[in-house]
Amino acid sequence: MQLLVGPRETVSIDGVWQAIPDQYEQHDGYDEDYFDDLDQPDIEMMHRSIYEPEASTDADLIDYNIYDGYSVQVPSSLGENIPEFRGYEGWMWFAQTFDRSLIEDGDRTHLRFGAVNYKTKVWLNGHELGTHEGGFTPFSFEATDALEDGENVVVVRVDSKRYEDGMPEKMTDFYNFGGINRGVDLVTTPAEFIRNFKVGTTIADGAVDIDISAWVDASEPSEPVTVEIPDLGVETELEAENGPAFSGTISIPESAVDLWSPSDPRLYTVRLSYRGDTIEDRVGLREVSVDGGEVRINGEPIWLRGIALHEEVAGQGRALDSEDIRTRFQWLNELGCNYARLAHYPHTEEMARVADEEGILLWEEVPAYHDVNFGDEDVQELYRQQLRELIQRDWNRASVILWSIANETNHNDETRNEVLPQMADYVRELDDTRLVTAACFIKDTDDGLVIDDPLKGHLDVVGINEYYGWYYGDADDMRRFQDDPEGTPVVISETGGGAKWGYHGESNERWTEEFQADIYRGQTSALEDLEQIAGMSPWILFDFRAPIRQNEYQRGFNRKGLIDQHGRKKEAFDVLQEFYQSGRLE
Ligand code: GCB
Repeated sequence: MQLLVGPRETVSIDGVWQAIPDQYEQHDGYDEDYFDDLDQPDIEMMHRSIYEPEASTDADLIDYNIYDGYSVQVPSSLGENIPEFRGYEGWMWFAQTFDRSLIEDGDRTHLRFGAVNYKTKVWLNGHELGTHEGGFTPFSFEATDALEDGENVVVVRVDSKRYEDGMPEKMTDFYNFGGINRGVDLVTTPAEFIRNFKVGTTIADGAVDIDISAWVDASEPSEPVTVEIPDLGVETELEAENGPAFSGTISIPESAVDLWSPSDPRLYTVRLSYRGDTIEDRVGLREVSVDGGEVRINGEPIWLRGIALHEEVAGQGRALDSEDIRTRFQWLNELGCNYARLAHYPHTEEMARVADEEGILLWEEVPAYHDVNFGDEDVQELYRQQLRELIQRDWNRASVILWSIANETNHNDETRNEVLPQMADYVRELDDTRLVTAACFIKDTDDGLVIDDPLKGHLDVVGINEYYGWYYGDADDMRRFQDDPEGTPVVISETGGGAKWGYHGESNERWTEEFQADIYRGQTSALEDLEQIAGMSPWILFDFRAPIRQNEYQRGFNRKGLIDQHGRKKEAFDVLQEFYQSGRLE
């Protein structure tokens, strides 16, 4: 169970760290056999592994001393603030020191990473704390036993290579920003503490049922978990379940609750206590459901006026600060969005927290992108792990309504067709209060455009990526879309086209702003009339780095943004804004 940190007090060890590349992957300890046969007195020192703190003395590792590395800011993406690291994919060693007096009193200390891309191994004072794979979700290790009085040394080995058996796999249409991309924190807790909790809401017969589960970190919990929601006058105890789990349902008349919705994003403080541990969060109470082609919030149909976005800032890679996040929400609000697709991997937790406050609904996804090695059991395990780490991080965020399990995977691949339904089930096991989706393809048949993907029956909402007017066909070809006979709601998870900001010409001239704007006109006019289309998130809010895009208009960027990487708006921004603000979708 993921250690829920968002609502806890933490001590950050961000700031300037030392970092040094290790392209030949040498410094996890030298090859002892080779050196043992050589009768060389001073070679001993080279046997020392770089993560051993003694290596900080002058005589050690004369050619390679992490404490004499490059000074880098953490968090940051490799190569964004150290030009020598530009384009580098491989091992990188990082080190940081902190004094024990920084840590608040507590029985246990955990070292928590917001996200490190891609494989990570961590040592504290020479003791290995653990390893992690996956570049976008948080993880933590218990550090209590390795802590020392006075100075403590954290060493982190980051492997930013892309892997065929990774998630994502080697080839993507986005840049592989390696490094410690999100913050690193020390978290102190009592010996027994609340590891995580989940709040779900259902509405029935005039009552709002608030279902709360909590997981305590204790071998045999000795006291009940209590819950308070002060603004609703709630004060109750949860029932002990098996082992460390507790749960309970609080029923409140609907008239007494301000439900969370995009137009009124009301948050309540929910406070849980167990023995000496208290943890609280601001949580929105709302129900999400589907009905006859519609997505509903608190029973009310809503058209998802969205846009997709990557997590990226020019010159900073994936390391966003609070102001970058605010800027994103300003753009979303300016467009008239009530929804956004956070593609193609989990974005920083802060995005969902701000979305909760702003009333922007979210699609969140794991990087099961294109050709994942679905048949490999280790990959399946990694897949579940990434789903679990994301879901357990954000399951108290009212803004998140859709968990996406995959993007543009091959519907003709039998293994994929066996594995993805299992992943959909796994998501529901973890969280059955949200909708499961995936971005799929559409098929052009004599009867029109249809969804012909065996995964459909396993999804609550089907996402369709279609590029009529750009890669093929005409921009308004979606008029030929045939409603799904089973009534599954459909969202257009991607559509759009490229334009270079400031490049103007005729509307039939590719790469001009006019060409892109015309695609948006055609697409929006087709989609607004379709019954089962419950919303859209065109591709994409801003241009992003993509090594596979190298023509003269692109030069390493995917140019399908409505805004360029410097924040300059293209004509298509106005077209989508007019569509979303026209009131035609209400
Ligand atoms: C897609 C992918 C997205 C690409 C986009 C494009 O369908 O999901 O990652 O960037 O197309 O620009 O072609």
